Amino acid sequence: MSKLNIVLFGPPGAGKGTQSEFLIKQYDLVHLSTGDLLRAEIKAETELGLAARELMDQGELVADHIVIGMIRNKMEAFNDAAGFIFDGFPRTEAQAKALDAMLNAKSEPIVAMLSLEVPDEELVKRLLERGKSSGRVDDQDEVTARKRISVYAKETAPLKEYYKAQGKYKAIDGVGSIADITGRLTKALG
Ligand code: B4P
Repeated sequence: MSKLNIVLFGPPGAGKGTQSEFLIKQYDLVHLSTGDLLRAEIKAETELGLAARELMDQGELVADHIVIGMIRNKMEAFNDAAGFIFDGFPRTEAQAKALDAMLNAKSEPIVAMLSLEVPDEELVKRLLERGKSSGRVDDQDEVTARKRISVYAKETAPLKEYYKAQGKYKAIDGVGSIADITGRLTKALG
């Protein structure tokens, strides 16, 4: 059976992590969040984590080769998975091309890129709300939240065109209750 490899796309605060929790259970997938992987490196105080921390705290992207290497390692560790949800990855065209190369080499391409669409003001509200309890430095103030949204608009949003050209882009309204949005994602996956 072909693998269900999905890119769950969207700006910071769009609900990628939230919706991934449901999708991994529903479709028996492995969740690969580069944000979670980087935060684990920071917690473990590895060299990689120390290098990534400052950039993340400022709302900047971490270098492509670092996140691509992390994803490659994890994919190899879960070779038998029914599929992967890529959450927060790819974020640049170089990352998207590297992911395609890894998956095409195994004839297991991305089947869909589900893009959660949420207005900027709602994103800022959600990030600051999470900041009250998450302890995440990048969620603590409005300037950093807006910085992350502008990095997304400039460097990451153009990937919609990359996946559109492959016929894989699907826009999903990311405003509403968590359950409603889950329903929209499930419907999009057919
Ligand atoms: P991430 O961890 O990916 O952070 P994020 O973009 O904020 O996404 P996250 O998954 O946490 O949030 P979600 O949309 O689920 O990245 C953090 C940093 O790591 C980046 O800034 C960058 O520095 C670095 N990084 C990560 N990947 C990288 C890569 N590939 N390349 C380079 N650098 C990389 O938002 C969820 C929030 O919204 C929650 O608080 C939730 O409660 C709320 N929410 C969800 N659904 C809702 C709904 N329907 N209504 C109201 N609130 C909702």
